[in-house]
Amino acid sequence: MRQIGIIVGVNVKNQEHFHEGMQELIALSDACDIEIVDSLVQNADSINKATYLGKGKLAELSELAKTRGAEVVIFNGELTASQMRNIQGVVDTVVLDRTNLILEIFASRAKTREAKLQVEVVRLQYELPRLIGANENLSRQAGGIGGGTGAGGRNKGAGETKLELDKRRVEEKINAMQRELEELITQRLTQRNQRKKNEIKTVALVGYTNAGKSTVMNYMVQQFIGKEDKEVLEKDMLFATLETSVRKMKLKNRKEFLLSDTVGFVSNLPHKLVKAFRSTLEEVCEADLLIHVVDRSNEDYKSQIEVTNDTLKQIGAGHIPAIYAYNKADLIKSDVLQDNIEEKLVLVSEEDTVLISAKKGDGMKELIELICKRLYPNEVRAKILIPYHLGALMAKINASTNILSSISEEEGMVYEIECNEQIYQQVEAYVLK
Ligand SMILES: Nc1nc2c(ncn2[C@@H]2O[C@H](COP(=O)(O)OP(=O)(O)OP(=O)(O)O)[C@@H](O)[C@H]2O)c(=O)[nH]1
Ligand SMILES: [Mg+2]
Repeated sequence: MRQIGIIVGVNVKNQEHFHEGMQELIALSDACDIEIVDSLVQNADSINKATYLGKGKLAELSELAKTRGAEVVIFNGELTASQMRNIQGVVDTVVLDRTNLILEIFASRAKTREAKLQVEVVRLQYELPRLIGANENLSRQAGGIGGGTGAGGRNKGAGETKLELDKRRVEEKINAMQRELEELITQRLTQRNQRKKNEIKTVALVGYTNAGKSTVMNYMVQQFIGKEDKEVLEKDMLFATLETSVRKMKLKNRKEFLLSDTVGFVSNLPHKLVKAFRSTLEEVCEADLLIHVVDRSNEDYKSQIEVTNDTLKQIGAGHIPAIYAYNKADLIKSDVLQDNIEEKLVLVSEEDTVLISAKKGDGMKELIELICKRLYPNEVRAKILIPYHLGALMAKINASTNILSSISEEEGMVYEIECNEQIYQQVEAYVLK
């Protein structure tokens, strides 16, 4: 059932992107099934250490929550355990922060055992100090929104001993889950090493949440696999994708690569969560190439690119070459593209950039060509004439080059081929000028 909520933010010194942040908080709430009916903003020079908002504003929030019938108030930031406790002392609703929402979304979307454990560990670690510091108000929150496990236990009226007991239980649970996680990760790494041995190039889709990564993946699946059951979930919802899915793309010209669709990034992604997801994001870290999908129709696309690049650095993937796929071109007004020459330069002529609409298929051919060019940079094209008596060489050409055309002539076979440097050296003597 949808809950009614109010979002709360402190705009410190007229901070850049403050309003976009609040907008995003509404989308995050929506993903948690909370309908935002109002917002409360305080302009201030700093965040209040004890209560996040100033005292007067906090009282105002309490009143607003009552008049709007809100069940939840959500702070656009990370509350410390004591801020959480102090706010709960004044406001008569469930109190959540941005991190709670993100953890909740991740918890509800996680499907594999590994993803579930990862989120749960981080969630319990986040809630643990808040559990210890909390008073009876916490009991309202104990079930967590969406009925998660929360930090366990109904604490209403509980004394210190009960809290200590809860704390130990939670810690034990975290330890047990971490042990299981380690085993799962070892298993997965073994599988991945197996795949590495096959030496198939890997490409990872990365980008801000809702940019269109899964849509790009599905376009490729339709194009190269053609099986609907291989498609992944694409949805206008933050964090639609949580697990990495890998699909093998077989291009016409014998080239193939593994494409992986991954979780999207968001600004202020809880640091611990990034760390926890490092293991599933290892797919990204070991990719030969990244496709950085950008929602170009979003006004804030530049800062979304920055957030994504920062997160990539945090997980140790900052060094991997990337192609920028500026997506949702169909939503950009054409005059914006045409009028703005500078923009045009950024969008179209930069070597590693393509403008696409994954939904409509525009620019996807160029994107695929660019991927091939990056993955197989040493590919050479040549027209060659191989005398008929060189059967072994012909067999080699058939097996290890991409034949664009072949005609039998009197002196031998004329091929137009694409091949790597090494093969080229073997056929160089037969190249037709
Ligand atoms: N108009 C338009 N919509 C698009 C395009 N590409 C994707 N979308 C829509 O954008 C929304 C998000 O797309 P997804 O592919 O799920 O995005 P994602 O990057 O995988 O998102 P997360 O998994 O949540 O990180 C969906 O509603 C898509 O239909 C496009 O080129 N044009
Ligand atoms: Mg997705």
